[in-house]
Amino acid sequence: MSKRDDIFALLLQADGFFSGQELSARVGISRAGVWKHIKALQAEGYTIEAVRNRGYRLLPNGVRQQEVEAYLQTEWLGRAYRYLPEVGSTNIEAKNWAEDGAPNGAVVMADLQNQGRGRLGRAWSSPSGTGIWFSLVLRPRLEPSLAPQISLATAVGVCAGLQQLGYAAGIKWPNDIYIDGRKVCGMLTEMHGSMESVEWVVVGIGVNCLNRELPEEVKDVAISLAIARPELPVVRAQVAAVIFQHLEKYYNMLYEQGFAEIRRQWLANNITLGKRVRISTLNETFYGQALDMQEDGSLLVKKEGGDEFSLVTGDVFFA
Ligand code: BT5
Repeated sequence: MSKRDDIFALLLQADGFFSGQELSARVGISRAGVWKHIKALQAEGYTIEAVRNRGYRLLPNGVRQQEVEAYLQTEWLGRAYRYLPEVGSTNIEAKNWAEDGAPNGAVVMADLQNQGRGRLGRAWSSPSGTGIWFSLVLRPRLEPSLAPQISLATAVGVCAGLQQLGYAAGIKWPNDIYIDGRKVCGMLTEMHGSMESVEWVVVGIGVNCLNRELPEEVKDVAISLAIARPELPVVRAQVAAVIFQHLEKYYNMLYEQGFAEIRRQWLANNITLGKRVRISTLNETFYGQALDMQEDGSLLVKKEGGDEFSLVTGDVFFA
């Protein structure tokens, strides 16, 4: 084990703060050396508090069931829970579990996804120890045509959860969550059922949490909670539990009261409407003004020099 591993192991075992002096004595390096390793661990994404006269404290930052349950206040969401240290994509695991009878609200959480997916076969960067990468199984009583409402309710829930934690999160149509003009969270919703009824919906959600540096391929478009507000400690299990709580609240609201209130919440927290946007669909790319999110979840856009257009699926960029 390296000196850095030794320091990490001591902090992990410690119940509370570990003084710099004691760490330096136990590991056999100077206090300045200890500090250098602490900085390096923080750069790897660990949250280590440094408090004068008390020393260092590692905040437990795993996403195992016990860690999330310590913060969890839900009734049905996240109570059935599978944790996988490494997986291809949690959406695939959740779909398999759904086929095998996973209950409504079941969650598959991974520390690392080596094939995290976005929409249309795009990649979702999901390095170890940095984010929460999970998929949720829902069994709503909904017509398939209303499935976009689930995605929009999901966006409202994640956004509300991040706001409660102190982040200025906003929704970009349809369901990306942005902070400071960059993407902190993306969602991938997949559905299975007949023409008449939905059997299950899997909602995959990725939130960048602890990254001090973002992976090269996304660093121009992405942000993490730690970058957005470096002064706030980020505890991944808490972020997960708070998001679960708000998701449960807004799914309950959708099922009990219908879409109108979800739409109102979405509108109140969106960062898309009123902006000049570039729209990219499978068939065309054009510029316009985002006008409204309609009752069916589509985005109403006034094309530049042209008509109004209802966007059902596609990508929206700020132009
Ligand atoms: C999404 O797709 O935003 C859906 C992302 C869903 C990820 C979750 S993680 C748990 C579950 N398991 C999975 O395999 N997926 C779900 P889309 O709108 O197509 O955006 C993809 C684009 O976002 C990429 O082309 C990159 O530009 C960017 N991107 C990739 N990784 C990112 C990250 N970690 N943070 C921010 N942006 C990222």
